[in-house]
Amino acid sequence: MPATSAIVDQLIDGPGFVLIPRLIDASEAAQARSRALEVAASPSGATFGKFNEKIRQQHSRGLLAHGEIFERLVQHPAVIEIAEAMLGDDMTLGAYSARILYPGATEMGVHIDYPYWAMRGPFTLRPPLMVQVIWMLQDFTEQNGATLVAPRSQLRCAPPNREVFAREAIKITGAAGDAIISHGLLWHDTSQNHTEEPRVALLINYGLKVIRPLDSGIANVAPAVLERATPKLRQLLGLEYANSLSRDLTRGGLY
Ligand SMILES: O=C(O)CCC(=O)C(=O)O
Repeated sequence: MPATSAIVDQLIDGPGFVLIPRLIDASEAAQARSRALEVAASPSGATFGKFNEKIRQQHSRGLLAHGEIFERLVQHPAVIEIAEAMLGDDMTLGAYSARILYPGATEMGVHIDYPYWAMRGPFTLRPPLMVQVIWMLQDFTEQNGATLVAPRSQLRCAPPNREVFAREAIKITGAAGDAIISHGLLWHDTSQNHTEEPRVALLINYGLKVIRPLDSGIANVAPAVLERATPKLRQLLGLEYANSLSRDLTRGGLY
């Protein structure tokens, strides 16, 4: 893996994304995939994200209620190191979900990520407000709905233009256990799933701690999850916010 500083350069001033290979092995990816499919099919999965008939996709939140594997993946050290180099070591989790593209799924629509899509602009590359991580829980192929990105589109600091995206987009294929890390301003989309199997990815939105989480229930986790939460998970859930503000005040020479 390249040095973290080189990855940060790629995310901000380069292509806007990196593909980090084999962060977990294929069997762990397969375990997370089958769990995500179970959650999506369960009544709670449907509550957190209903199947969208039009695009044949499902987006399920609330993963931290559904197994330790999701706790491990959201705090994978290699991912955390890169995201914190972009957002600071007090960054928090804005959302954590599974996106499932069922057979016949179409594009979801080109977009930039929250909070950028909720802002009116102007947008700036620095400081980055958000980093997205897409965990490939199975191979992403030309056929099964691999993520589409327009390299260097984050440099435009603008909402996406569909015609330009159609000309510039490339598909990111990879293997189960790889992760795509991207700047929140990168234009991206899902592609069509022409296979008979659902394509499953985990999506993580890490953000500056001062940004209101997209998922307002992100910290509403079961008592058992809280009891075993590492300091890193507590930070990600925003439970260390007051402590980090105290540190900010001290650093700023106040009190
Ligand atoms: O699942 C993917 O390939 C990308 C999905 C995505 O970018 C999103 O849901 O914001």
